[in-house]
Amino acid sequence: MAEYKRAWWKEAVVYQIYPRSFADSNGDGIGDLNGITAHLDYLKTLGVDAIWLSPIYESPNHDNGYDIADYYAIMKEFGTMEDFDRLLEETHKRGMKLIMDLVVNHSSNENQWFVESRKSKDNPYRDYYIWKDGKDDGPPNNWGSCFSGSAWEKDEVTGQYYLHLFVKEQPDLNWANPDVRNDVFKMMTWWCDKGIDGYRMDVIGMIGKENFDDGPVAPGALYGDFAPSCQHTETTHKYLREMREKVLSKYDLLTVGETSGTTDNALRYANLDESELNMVFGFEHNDGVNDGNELGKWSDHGTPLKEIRAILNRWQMNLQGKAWNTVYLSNHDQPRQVSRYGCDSELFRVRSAKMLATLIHTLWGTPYIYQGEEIGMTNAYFTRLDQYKDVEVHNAWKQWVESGLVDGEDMMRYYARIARDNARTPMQWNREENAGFTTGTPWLPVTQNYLMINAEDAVKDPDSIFHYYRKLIELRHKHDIIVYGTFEPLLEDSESVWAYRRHLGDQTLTVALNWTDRKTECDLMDGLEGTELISNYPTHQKGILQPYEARVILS
Ligand code: TEU
Ligand code: CA
Repeated sequence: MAEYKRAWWKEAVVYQIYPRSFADSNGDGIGDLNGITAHLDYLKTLGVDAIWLSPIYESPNHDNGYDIADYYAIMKEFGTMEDFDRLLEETHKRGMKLIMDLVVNHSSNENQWFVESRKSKDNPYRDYYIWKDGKDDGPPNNWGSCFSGSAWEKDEVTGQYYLHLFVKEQPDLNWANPDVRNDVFKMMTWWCDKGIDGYRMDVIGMIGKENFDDGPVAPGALYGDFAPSCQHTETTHKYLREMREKVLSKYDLLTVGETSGTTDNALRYANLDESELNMVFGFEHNDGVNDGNELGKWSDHGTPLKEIRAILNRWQMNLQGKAWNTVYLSNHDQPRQVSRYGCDSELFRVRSAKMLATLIHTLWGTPYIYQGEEIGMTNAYFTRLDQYKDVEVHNAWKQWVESGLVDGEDMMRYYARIARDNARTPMQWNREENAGFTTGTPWLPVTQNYLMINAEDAVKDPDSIFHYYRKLIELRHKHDIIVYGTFEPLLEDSESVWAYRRHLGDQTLTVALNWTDRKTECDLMDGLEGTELISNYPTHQKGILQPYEARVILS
């Protein structure tokens, strides 16, 4: 049986805030730090242990803060450093931790380092970024950017190209340069000394570029894949061990890498020996469910239980006893989980949201809740292109629709299912105008179901999704088996039920989830002796799981 050393970050439930959309305190339509501070008691009531803030640093916002112009300053739209210090203090006062986003694979093109770097080939900051000569009148190699187009941009000042694996306003930092690493480590130390409690590390599996060879071109794809040269390289592991030694090991931090990759990759990043990071976010369950054509995620047409269950069960089995795990379905890059994996119709929204919550909190690993998930917020279902603000959407439109490769109506349908803005609409606080998010004009439209779905009503209703989350979090705090128990998959061939057991000492936790909107035969829970810790139905039927029914029994 696996034995785990206790750690606060193993026992914690983390709540992700997307600051731009959480709460606006000054009426400019943009969420801000004071808005977050004003809602800390709400998070305390929910019971979460830690808050992860998506980037709040100074940024021109080409990618909503994932393009950082000044790592030591707060984005003006979000407030001041005094506001941040107060937020940190108030968070700590309530016994919660604060996790920062660390975006250091790339910076903004407005970062002082890049401003200098562009100036000339012999500028002292030239090697802070990755500059190359073009090849045959084109870019240095065939790599495509994650957000469409070539990953290289020609800069007229010196005639050389710089690398940007994301948009061209996000030039990749050159980690091979020890000065870059030292400057990043210095900055990380500065925030740790302020008292922050951890880092979520953006695309950290891409920092070690091993070579600049052309990448393989998938059938129908327009560009080559940079992954073989840039993803999960030995060089990346070397940099992370250096980061561990010079910064992370000196503090008691939660560190979570956004790495994508396989369980083999995760075993190295998140090994229990803690030589690199505490844990990583896998992408397979969210990414692996498209049909693999050249449109990638834009062609996602549904998420069969069998596929996502096989992937997440595999992560449980392959990592347990060897590495620490994370569990999440949603974040700011994914559509809303109730719309994607559950059912957001009036009939089943609450039940299916609770079923998904049960999964996240009873699998093995640190659970991550994304803002609004705890009240069952749904996709935005925008119908017009101009309602979207995300650069990924507009770039993909140019690459696929304007070029005539994909039909515009099809693309709008994909966006309605998958686009990131689905999860970025303003938090729905109450029944007031703009769902109480702002007194001004929200930067992204509020989803028009806020009269039905909002935090104020949810907190008042003891049967709400919110209180179901609160109870799940409480159960995790109370029962070690939910945090540290080993995982055993059950009914792996079932077409409708996701079931598993957890074991610790002489205790067993049995979980059964009906992933469908139909009654399904299942006698797993019949006659089980023990205590029902939680369920989304007040009564049960013998031999049956009701639509989206979730049951958890401790024996
Ligand atoms: O996302 C990393 C990433 O790989 C994305 O391409 C992700 O797959 C995509 O957003 C899905 O549509 C991180 C951040 O979470 C994301 O918000 C940033 O845009 C990106 O890095 C660049 O910093
Ligand atoms: Ca504001």
